Amino acid sequence: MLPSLPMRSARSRGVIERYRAFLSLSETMPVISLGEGSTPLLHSPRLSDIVGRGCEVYIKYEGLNPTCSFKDRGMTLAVSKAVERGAGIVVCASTGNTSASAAAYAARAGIRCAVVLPAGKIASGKMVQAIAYGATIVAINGNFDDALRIVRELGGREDFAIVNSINPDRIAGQKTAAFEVVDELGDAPAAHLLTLGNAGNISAYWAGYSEYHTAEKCSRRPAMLGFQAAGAAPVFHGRVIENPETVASAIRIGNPASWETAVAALRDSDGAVDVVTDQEMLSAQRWLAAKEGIFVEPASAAPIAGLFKICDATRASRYRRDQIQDGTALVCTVTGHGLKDPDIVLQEAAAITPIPADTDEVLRALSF
Ligand code: AN7
Repeated sequence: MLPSLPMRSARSRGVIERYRAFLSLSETMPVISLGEGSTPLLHSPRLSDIVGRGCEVYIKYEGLNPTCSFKDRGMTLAVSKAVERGAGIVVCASTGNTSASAAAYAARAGIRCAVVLPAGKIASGKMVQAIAYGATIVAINGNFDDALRIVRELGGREDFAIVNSINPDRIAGQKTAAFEVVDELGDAPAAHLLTLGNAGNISAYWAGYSEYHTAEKCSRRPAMLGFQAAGAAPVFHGRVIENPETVASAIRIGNPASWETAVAALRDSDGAVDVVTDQEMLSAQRWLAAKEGIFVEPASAAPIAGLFKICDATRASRYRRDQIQDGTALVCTVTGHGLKDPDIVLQEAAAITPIPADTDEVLRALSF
């Protein structure tokens, strides 16, 4: 047993202890936590300037979770409940981050983890994590949608617990991110921008804001604005995409699991779904790292690219700049750390040629 020391910081306690009152739990459920949640909400002066008219933009930096993505919020609850039910193996399909998180929480719980992945399509940092945490890894010649179909079929077995977001415990855990935003800002923002892939996160945020609104913790609910990659945009187009393609491997998804709840969130919040191109995501990724010091993976840059699109009067955007009221707060969730996918940055970097170990040579090379 772990020693039960009184944990004082929200970070050390994790999201289950922090938001127990808003999660339906038994008193006896074992809490499997790695200190997830309580991530920074960083003000972005440069994005605020771009939006203008007294609006303030904040970045919810979910890359600072224990496995460096937002998935940990839902995984702590899904794995805790799986252990409570006596499951011996957690299983998931993944584009990378879910598998990294499932592997870590299974290790923490002392149970097994099996992950089904599209071969050759997982960013190296995420693959490294699944290996290090000791997951059993199966690579298939197919895409994420194929992997999820297989996992749904496997999940019927007694000793298996599926920890994809089709498991409602995942969504329940992830809604704590909306609670944190409200707790920190003192109210809900006017709009919340995020990446839309399998559509679990947008559904979770909307559930979180809605519950907090009912509990009178906030006076309003934000417009939910979801951004998909142009080559993998089933919700935007309103149809399944058979062969989704995007450089943002995290959201290479053609048939999202939480499609209907996402559409309901978009509708009920007066929000919108839009697309951003691969180039726009990569540019926004670079911009956010170089201008604000916040390094995220390509998929996570989608809401930043989306905000640029909204603010560019020359672009046709599904959500318009004039729908944002003056003087309001906007929040962009950035879902995963930039180090998850180092290769994408290295690919575009200029070669660095070594020079002699000499101060004058170094000064010359710096050419300031
Ligand atoms: C960084 O890991 O689907 O719309 O299997 O890794 O809730 O699916 C990851 C998705 C956004 C999309 N940003 O969120 C998986 C997986 C990052 C992600 C999404 C994912 P959802």
